[in-house]
Amino acid sequence: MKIRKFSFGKIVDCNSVIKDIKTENGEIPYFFNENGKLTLKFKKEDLVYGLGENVRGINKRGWIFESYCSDDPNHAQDKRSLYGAHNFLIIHGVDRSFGVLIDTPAKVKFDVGYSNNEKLYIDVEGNNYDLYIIDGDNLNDISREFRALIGESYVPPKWAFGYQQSRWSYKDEEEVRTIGDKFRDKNIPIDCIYLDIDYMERFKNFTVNREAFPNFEDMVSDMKKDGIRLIPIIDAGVKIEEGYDIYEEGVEKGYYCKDKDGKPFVAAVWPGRVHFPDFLNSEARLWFGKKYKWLVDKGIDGFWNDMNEPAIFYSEEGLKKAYEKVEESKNKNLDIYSFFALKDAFTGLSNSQADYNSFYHNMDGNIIKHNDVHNLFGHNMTRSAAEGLESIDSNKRFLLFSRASSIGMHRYGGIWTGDNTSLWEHLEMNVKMMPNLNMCGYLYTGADTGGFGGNCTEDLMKRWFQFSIFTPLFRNHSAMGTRKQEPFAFGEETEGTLKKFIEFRYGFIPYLYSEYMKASINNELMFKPLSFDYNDEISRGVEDQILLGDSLMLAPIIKQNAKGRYVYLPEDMLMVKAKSLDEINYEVMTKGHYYIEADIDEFIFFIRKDKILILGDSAKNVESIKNEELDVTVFLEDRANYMLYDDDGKSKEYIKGIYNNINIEIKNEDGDINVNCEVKGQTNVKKLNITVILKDKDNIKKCYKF
Ligand code: MIG
Repeated sequence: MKIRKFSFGKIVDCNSVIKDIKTENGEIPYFFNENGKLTLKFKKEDLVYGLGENVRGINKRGWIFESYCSDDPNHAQDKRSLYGAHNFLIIHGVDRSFGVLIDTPAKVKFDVGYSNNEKLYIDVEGNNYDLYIIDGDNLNDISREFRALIGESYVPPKWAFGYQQSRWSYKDEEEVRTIGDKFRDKNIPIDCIYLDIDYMERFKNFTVNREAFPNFEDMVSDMKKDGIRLIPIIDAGVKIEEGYDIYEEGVEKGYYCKDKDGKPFVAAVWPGRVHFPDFLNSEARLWFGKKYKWLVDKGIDGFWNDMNEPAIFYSEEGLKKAYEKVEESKNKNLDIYSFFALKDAFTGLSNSQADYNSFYHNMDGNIIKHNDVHNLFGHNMTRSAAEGLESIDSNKRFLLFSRASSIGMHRYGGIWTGDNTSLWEHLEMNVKMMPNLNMCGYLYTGADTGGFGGNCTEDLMKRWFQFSIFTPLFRNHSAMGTRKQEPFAFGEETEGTLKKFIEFRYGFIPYLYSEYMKASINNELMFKPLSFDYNDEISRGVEDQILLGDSLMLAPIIKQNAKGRYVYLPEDMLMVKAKSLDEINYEVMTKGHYYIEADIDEFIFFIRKDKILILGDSAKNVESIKNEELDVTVFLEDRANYMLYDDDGKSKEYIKGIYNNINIEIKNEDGDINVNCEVKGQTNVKKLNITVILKDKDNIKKCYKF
């Protein structure tokens, strides 16, 4: 048996996606009990992967993490929690590797060699959980087993792989249209523009501010005709306002989380006072999910769910206590203790434990304190949306991603990694997070390119674009009040460079989409640490290079003013140095260490030995890409294979087997290069332009016509 499950009186079973397997009573392998904590003795060489959305390295050893969905915009290295709660780890040793899933909706502490550098302590609040131990022959196998346990990852529409522009402060119709027009006038490809909270009427979900957006429906349809989709935000809190139908309906039907007296719990977020829909209640979840129809009927095809940790600015009770503190402090000599107590009464108002302990869910008859199921809230908000959208059009793929999440939500939507800052460190964190997010099931993911908070510099923007070219979600988003970050916000030279990078991204979509779909269907990783495929000592320690899909290794430049970087090649590879789709250089490199120069306007990545890169065309948006001819580049020693997957990009017909594959096989038979292609299904591709690159020999050009 590869997966073993042990149960410790889990109070609620609310993760609908984890497959039901038999519980065992025997001894738990690998772990022992130390002071009530699940404990593992590390071996010196053990690496620890997983924990999804988190600070620090790809290898998590040496720090302490807490799974507790948190709205904290300061993603510094000393943090223990971000927005997601991803309780899955892989311990990778020399003689044994295995995966660990802690299935619980409550807080979990993962002390990964922090208190004692030789030990891993796992401490589950309330001690109610299911523990899964996943064995496998190798890391890829363990990861695949785990993903099969939690189910197939969400699949977005293909247009969601295009470039996306966002900024919190696009305040009215004219501004949104102008942004779109600028992209079109300047011929910069784009697929989506985001509508942040300003499109709503006083921050009420499923309303439109008609003063700022008088012709919302026309705007949506005009822009969609031009290939630009508008993606509105939905917040977790429902504004308390007489006459607001959703508020009133929810109260009447009892669909909100309750306080200890059984009244709808009052918190405050954007609109001021709100109620939280009880997403853990199946009726309430269905009710809220169906509300998305109001926007779908206006031509909307995608959404982002925000503030669903849930973020709480303040609660009535918290505010009351803070005011009391003010009263009590008036006319007093405030010394160090009383002054800070007064200050903390306000600074500690948001996202407080006291508040998370003061409201309740009705899980279909079972009344449960929020804190015990905290990590399921955002998860179930996104489930609500996904199920609602499914009920609106069951064959259509909608774009959907969330800020908060936990293990299992990956079936319903993607995630973006929240309010990062325009810092080089956060670009680095973006790179390191990708493999761990993938391990936890999140394939449709990416960071706010350029950084959300703070002011982005031109060089950081360029380097960040160079990485985001490769991430499924490529969205440039920034906060109100910060320096503008659109590709044309910085001046002509930078605009030209960013445009070329976006065009490169569009050319990269055949490979990216193919790898995405195969990863989702086969429970594989798109992004992996090198050690998944290379078992040498050095690869095990590489933290700033990652594999992407079947063929590529990425080595992004993530340091300010660096004119290049050190790269480790675990085997012979083909270096790709690119400035744009038309300015690409290839160079064969043998296994080893290098310093590779790459100016700010160029980026590097590598094609692995006997592997294939596919590049297509750019276009103004994904749906207008023609791709009748594709460029195939192979770094060949013996034999290379690639299966290029494609489908209609918008329906769920692929589940029924309606997709197409081009199987490309290129062989070196004693210097004779032979190409074989097989097509399954209907493809628009008419011709492959093949470049075969061999070590120590001249390149060979081939062409394959269908
Ligand atoms: O407290 O809607 O993470 O992307 O722009 C800020 C405004 C609320 C947080 C999201 C961010 C979004 C912002 N929201």
